[in-house]
Amino acid sequence: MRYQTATQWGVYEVEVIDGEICAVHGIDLDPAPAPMGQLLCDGVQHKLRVQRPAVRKQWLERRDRNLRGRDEFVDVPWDEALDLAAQELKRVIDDFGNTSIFAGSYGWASAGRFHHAQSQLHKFTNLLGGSTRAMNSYSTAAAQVILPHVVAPWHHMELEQTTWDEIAAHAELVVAFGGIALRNTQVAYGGITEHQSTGGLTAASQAGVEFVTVSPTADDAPDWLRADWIAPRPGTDVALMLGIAYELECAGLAHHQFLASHCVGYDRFKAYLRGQSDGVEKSPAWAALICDVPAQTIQTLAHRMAKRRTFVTAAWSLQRADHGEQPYWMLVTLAAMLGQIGLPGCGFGFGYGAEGHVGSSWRRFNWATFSKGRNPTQFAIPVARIADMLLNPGSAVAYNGRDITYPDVQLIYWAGGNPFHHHQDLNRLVEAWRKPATVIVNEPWWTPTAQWADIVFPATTALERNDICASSHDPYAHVMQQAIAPQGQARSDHDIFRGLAEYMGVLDEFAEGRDEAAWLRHMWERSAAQASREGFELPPFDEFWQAQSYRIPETQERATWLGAFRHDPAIHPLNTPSGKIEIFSETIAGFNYADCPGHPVWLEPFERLGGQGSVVYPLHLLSPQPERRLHSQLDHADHSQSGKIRGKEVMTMHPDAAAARGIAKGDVVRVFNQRGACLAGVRFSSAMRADVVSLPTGAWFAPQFDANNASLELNGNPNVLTRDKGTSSLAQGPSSGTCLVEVERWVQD
Ligand SMILES: Nc1nc2c(c(=O)[nH]1)N[C@H]1C(S)=C(S)[C@@H](COP(=O)(O)OP(=O)(O)OC[C@H]3O[C@@H](n4cnc5c(=O)[nH]c(N)nc54)[C@H](O)[C@@H]3O)O[C@H]1N2
Ligand SMILES: Nc1nc2c(c(=O)[nH]1)N[C@H]1C(S)=C(S)[C@@H](COP(=O)(O)OP(=O)(O)OC[C@H]3O[C@@H](n4cnc5c(=O)[nH]c(N)nc54)[C@H](O)[C@@H]3O)O[C@H]1N2
Ligand SMILES: [Mo]
Repeated sequence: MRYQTATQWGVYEVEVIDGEICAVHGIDLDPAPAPMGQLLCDGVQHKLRVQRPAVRKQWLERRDRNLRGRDEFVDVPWDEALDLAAQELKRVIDDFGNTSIFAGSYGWASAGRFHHAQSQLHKFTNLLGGSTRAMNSYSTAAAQVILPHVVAPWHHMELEQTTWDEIAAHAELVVAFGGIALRNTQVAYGGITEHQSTGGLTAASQAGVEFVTVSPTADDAPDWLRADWIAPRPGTDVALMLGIAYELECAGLAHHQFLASHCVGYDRFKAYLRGQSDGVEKSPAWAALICDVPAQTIQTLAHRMAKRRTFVTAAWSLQRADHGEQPYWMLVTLAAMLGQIGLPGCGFGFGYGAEGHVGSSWRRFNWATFSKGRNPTQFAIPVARIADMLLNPGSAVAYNGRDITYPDVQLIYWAGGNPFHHHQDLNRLVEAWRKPATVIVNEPWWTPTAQWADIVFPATTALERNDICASSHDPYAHVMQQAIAPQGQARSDHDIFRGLAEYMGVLDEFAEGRDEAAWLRHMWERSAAQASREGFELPPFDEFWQAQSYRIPETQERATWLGAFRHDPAIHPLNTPSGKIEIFSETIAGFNYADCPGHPVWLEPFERLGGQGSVVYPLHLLSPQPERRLHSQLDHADHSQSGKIRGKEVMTMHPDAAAARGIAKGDVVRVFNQRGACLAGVRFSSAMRADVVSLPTGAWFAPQFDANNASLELNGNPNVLTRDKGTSSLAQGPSSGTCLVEVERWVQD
């Protein structure tokens, strides 16, 4: 039998024989199904599945917190596990209040509108009186906070910005900071039907658009693109952009008319650029010293950009770094100086190699989600400040113009994310994770986060339940069919919270009298009502279920991003305080943050090549997204494991850097700095800076502690090396991109 399923990386048909998944096929609608689909073949029905509710032994016996992550688990019956969890929830709420429950629960989990793990958790905790939550995402935390001040809310940008079609038809030059890493476009949050990024990029290239990629590694663009490659030191893009801006200004190439009519604050910025405000001219020669790109290259690029119809873009990775707000603000400023914002195919945009929906021209539609209600506490922390919060209850953190006081978290509930994957400085997280009295996790697999919990509820995967995949960036809705029986005693997140809701006395409010089938129908009907409001009709639910997929009708042409604003900024102002692009922001200046002043600036990161820290740790560690999986998900499956060397994640390094360290092909290396150490396999590439190494994220955290309690991570998880520091007082995003290391050949003793 074949069943349709949908994942965060595409829609597939899963072939099942005698209850076992035996093959996975892309669907006909998808011109380029992501190879990652093969992970489902052996990864779902796997010995690492959590079979039964499990409780940590020393927690069960004496409410121990210290052995978390190093203890054994005992299986308990469902009723007993639910009862234990419910008693803990009650105790914490009664004794400490609802903000002492942290249910931020960041993470990607699985596609599917109903069985969306966080939404289920949030509805449940809302009914208990609320919890502490998390704001923004690890993906784009800095962008989400800076861009509304400067130009537009992030979700507008993401869904409405320039399309590949416009780039192909109208642009002459694309300058891509961080490149366009097609491996990442396999994925789109909430699912994707037609993978079109490769096609979009191909069409632009064939139409004669020239590409320049600015990235420490040439791998961030496909060879066939024949892009010109500029390789700055990581984390120095702002200096490079300032050098370009300086050249534009001094050579009379800045578009002063656009800067006057559509922007505010260029004069303040110009005073900085010309060194009038701080005595330092941001000339190409100045930039060259910081980013290690010749001044001549910077000058030439500036002239080339000014002469062409130019589109400038940046990977999301640029803002996951110390002062990550700055490259995005500076990119908008650079585009404003070129004066082409709002022309089709020109201006600026973000993330064309981040997720597969970026640059698509599909009609956007707000499919109904599982409604969570309101969080009565209304309280949230910046998502990447979790360890700070756990370590420093009662202390305050600056965020976007206000101070947030960390609560005293007693109980963590995580469903659908993997903090021991996503967070920085995992050795610090291990310390912080000992603070709360209780950690409850819903997980299909024995991931590190499940291993670091006290109560683990076995969750089903998407293949063990029915659902609907329908995301606001994709024109399709798909049936997700149950293909196999729940593994072991696994229950869906919804059923787990249903069970808990019963113990907590909120079952009726939680379930609203519906079972899974009734919920799916109900959500479809809410979508149908929305469709009617937008002038089209959805088919009846049963017809949709029968047909398995439905595409909303395309209507009018997409408007050019910021086209109306360009045409008349008085009639179509932006959502910023001035209604214009804010090159200087009075609002941000008013916050008085030294680490994020009123206009884009170059600020030294806490460490960088050629700067602080590079004498002791002379290599910069990139930790990009993994090609063979989504984050840490299904790392145990063949498709992911077959990319490893001796079971370890593979780090790419330059052959010269390897030779200087006596490292040969096939070796295992130890990657280390003052924060931690991990092992990794190595692969060589000459198409990267020799002082940069790249270790993708996603290997499962496996620390080995020695007598001094120092740990060596065995699988190649880069987050034992990254620092846990907010991007700045403005956004407090993760700064995983700023990281220096040293590497040595690993000899087992
Ligand atoms: N160094 C470094 N670190 C990074 C990044 C980086 O670039 N560099 N990137 C960051 C970014 S952008 C992100 S988005 C994060 C990603 O971090 P996460 O989103 O936390 O990572 P995932 O591995 O996708 O975690 C999802 C978890 O949900 C589980 N799961 C799957 N389906 C279900 C389900 O139905 N129910 C339940 N209960 N669980 C389920 C999976 O097994 C998995 O453990 O990582 C961040 N960390
Ligand atoms: N296959 C796969 N695809 C994914 C994901 C996955 O886990 N697997 N995760 C998805 C998620 S959650 C997200 S948020 C997006 C992330 O999308 P991005 O953040 O855009 O992707 P990354 O792979 O982290 O980084 C892209 C490239 O940026 C370059 N880079 C890093 N630092 C710098 C710098 O300082 N300057 C310059 N110029 N370049 C730099 C690196 O060489 C890196 O390869 O990817 C999504 N796509
Ligand atoms: Mo992300």
